Amino acid sequence: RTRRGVVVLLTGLSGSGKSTLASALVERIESEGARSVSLLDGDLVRRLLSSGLGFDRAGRDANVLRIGFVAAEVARHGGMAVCAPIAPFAQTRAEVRRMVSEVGDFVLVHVATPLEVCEQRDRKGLYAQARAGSLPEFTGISSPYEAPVDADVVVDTTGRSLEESLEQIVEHLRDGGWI
Ligand code: GGZ
Repeated sequence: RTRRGVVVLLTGLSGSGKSTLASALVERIESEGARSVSLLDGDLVRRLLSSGLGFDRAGRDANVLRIGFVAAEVARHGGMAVCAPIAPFAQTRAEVRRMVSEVGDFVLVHVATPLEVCEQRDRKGLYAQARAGSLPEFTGISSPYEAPVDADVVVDTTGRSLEESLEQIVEHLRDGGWI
């Protein structure tokens, strides 16, 4: 059976759980032998695809559009791409949705873990740096995050296990026939 090409984009704040969920999702889909998946995750993308880009609006937009372009190519050929950038701007996410929709399906997942929780976790100490003013234009602190109103799935990882949040996404993908 050939499935439709699809892009799953996880958007949310730093520390919201996007990367963890994205890699768990890819692992799950591949272990079930459902289909092969390309993972376009933050760190690797920033290092390879978007090296040299900053975190001002132009840098973020270019980063997210590059991810969208590559993901759309994957979808065009019938594949699945899972991406996990912060993607804080609604207009840029809409542009990616438009690009992808021309060649396949687009699923937007909002990892809606609240700022307070992300900041409390502060796994990498970035929020502390941002509060201290040594990390400028930090999303949620000194740079905006425009919460999506068009998300297909909303997951809040607060007080829930990774498995529970993952299950929500997997169910949606099953319901849609993507896996
Ligand atoms: C937000 C930043 C910043 C600033 C560095 N603002 O938690 P992390 O560390 O590992 O994930 C964040 C990552 C965000 O990169 P993205 O490519 O996903 O952002 S965007 O979609 O907006 O282009 C964070 C780190 O980079 N980081 N500086 N100022 N996050």
